[in-house]
Amino acid sequence: MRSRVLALALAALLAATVIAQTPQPAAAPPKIDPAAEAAKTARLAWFRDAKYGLFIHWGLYSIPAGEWKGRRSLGLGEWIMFRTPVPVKEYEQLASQFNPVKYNADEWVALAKDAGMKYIVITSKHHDGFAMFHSTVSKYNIVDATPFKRDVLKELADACKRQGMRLGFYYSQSQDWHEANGAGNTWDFGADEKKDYDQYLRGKAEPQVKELLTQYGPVALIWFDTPRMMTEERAQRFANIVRELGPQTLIDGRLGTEGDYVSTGDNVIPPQVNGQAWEVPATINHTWGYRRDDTDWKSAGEITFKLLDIVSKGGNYLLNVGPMSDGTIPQPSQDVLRTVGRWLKVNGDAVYGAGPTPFGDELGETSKAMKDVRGDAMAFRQTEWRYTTKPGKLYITFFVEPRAPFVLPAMKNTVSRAYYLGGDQGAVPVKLRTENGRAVLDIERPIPDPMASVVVVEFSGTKIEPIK
Ligand code: H79
Repeated sequence: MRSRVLALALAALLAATVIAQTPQPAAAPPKIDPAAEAAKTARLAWFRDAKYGLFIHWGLYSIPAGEWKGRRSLGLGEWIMFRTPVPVKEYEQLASQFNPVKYNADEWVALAKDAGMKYIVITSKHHDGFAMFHSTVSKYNIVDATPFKRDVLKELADACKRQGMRLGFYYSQSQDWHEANGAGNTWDFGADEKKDYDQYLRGKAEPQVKELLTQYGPVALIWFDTPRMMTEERAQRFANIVRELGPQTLIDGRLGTEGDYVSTGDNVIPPQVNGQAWEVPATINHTWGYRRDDTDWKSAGEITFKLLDIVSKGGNYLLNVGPMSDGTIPQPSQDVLRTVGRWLKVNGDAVYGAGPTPFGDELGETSKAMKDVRGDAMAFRQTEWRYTTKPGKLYITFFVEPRAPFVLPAMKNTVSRAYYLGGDQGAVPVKLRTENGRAVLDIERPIPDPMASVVVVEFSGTKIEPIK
């Protein structure tokens, strides 16, 4: 009797395990079209290798910079119109003051290059509805409504072409606080449910996305955001426009229908490896659009850790800067980007085109108890090193000097040599030995770069086969 109960329990456990490991079908299983899947994989190739991009949030909100009529407005800089709230007629006046005479597109692209970033995404229109490009659909744009009169997106697109940088456009497809029928502005126009939303989509959003795709190309990607009221049918209209006018243009994960890749929540780094293409949009301080009072910049070390953390899980890092209303990017954020860029010049092999960790235990573990307490899934998060990979090579990025011999996780592969990245490959060897079948690194202190140092371990075969 007892053994029968045990057998039943075991069977149940086994079944539960199998269920847990079997991907659950989505509510409405998407039709898999092999040709479409192959095209998507091809479109995504550059994105998967790029790993690191520059997000730029620039618009009229850079003028108030977090303060309206002498009073601080809390929250995200680019949300000031919503938070205050500011009536359209008043907010519109900002356009007549927008004159960023220090704007130099080539300098911005050069900054991204120095930073080691492989693509740029800039706000073409944020929730405030103001177009940072010359649109024929709405006069509320940088050429027709400002004394500056220059098409900043066109200039950026040209500079990107000159310097070989990919360029994508953020476009707020749903929220448009300037339009009576756009989503979001309830203080001027009342409840969203009562609006003729499709009139806004067809009259402004869809034609503006067409303008971006036809007059500023090649467009690396369109970064849609906050898909409020985006039914599958409405979202699909945007997807069709992008597919038709930009066959190679990627769609992010916030359109309202499946895009080419997944966008995590703002500033959210997932806890474990994910094989899909994905991207973390993140701030360098605590706002996207410039705020005069936010000078709490992340350090180069923090950015480098986040980059390696993300790459070791298979994702991309889209890191934001918020230029000021004079057209310049705050110097402290430039300095941080360039410091990380200098590090990448030496250590980029561990990042660009690198695959995720073959192990995963080093990422930490999730605990339900901790999640309940902190609303945060990470119970234990190890931040001393991260693994990335390429065929035949394991990269170990150390953020802290190992205090003891570093034992690699068990694997079937045999390791042949270990050395630091930088200079001639292998110029600075790292002592490698085997103990109880495990590879061990004897790392001398201090490590070459106290911010982060990368040890390359070469192994037999192309892929690491961990022994669990
Ligand atoms: O463009 C950046 C943000 O402006 C945008 N996404 C990134 C990439 C974004 N749109 N919505 N959100 C982020 C979430 C907004 C949350 C808040 Fe609010 C805005 C918190 C306070 C103001 C809306 C209003 C939610 C609560 C009150």
